[in-house]
Amino acid sequence: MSTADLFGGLLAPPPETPVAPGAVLLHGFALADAPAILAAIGAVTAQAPFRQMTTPGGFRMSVAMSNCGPLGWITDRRGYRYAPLDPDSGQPWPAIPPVLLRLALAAAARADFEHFIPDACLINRYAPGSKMALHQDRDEHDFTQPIVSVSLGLPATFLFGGLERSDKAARVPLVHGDVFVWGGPARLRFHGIAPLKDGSHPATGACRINLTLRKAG
Ligand code: MD6
Ligand code: FE
Repeated sequence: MSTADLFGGLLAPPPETPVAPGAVLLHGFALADAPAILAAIGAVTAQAPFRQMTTPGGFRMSVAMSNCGPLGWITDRRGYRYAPLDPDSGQPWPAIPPVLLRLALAAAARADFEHFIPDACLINRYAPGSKMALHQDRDEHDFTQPIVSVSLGLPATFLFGGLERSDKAARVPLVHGDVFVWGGPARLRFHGIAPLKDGSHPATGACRINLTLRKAG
């Protein structure tokens, strides 16, 4: 009898869900490290404060962002790109906190991506009502490398589409401590986040923090 049968599928949520080929959701994988990661991200965003960036089309994003690592993802009127310096301060982005780097490597390995070498971590902060429109992550150079995505705080609905923008998106609930790893055939799928519902979480208050670690350069 499997563990899931033993617990009737109720007490023990599955430790991982294959969402699509190349995409696996590791339930609660970051739960134990969440307090240390949130403290470290607090130190990062004291150095490189959250800001709402502008899209090339001139829209202000509802999600507030910062970065850590050798490269950081930015957008402005000139386009989307990775940059080694925080444009707000002219300084390098803070380093990726060791506790976060260790977790990301462990999650990638668990999803069979053994040689993940992230050099960028985008930090997204969602307030209630914030959302992320359907997009592809294609500003990185090497699409053989996965993306490791850590969800903290308020729950969200991840919209997981296909390789065409018009493909119907599945709705995947993401909660505090979940780690979503995707690469391989899933790497260029369209995805987004539905408008965040109101609420308060003991770990973060009235927001959701998402950390995506990538190999960008
Ligand atoms: C978010 N995540 O979860 C937004 N992109 O707030 C992403 O856009 C994302 O989770 C690439 C790979 C994993 C992700
Ligand atoms: Fe993305």
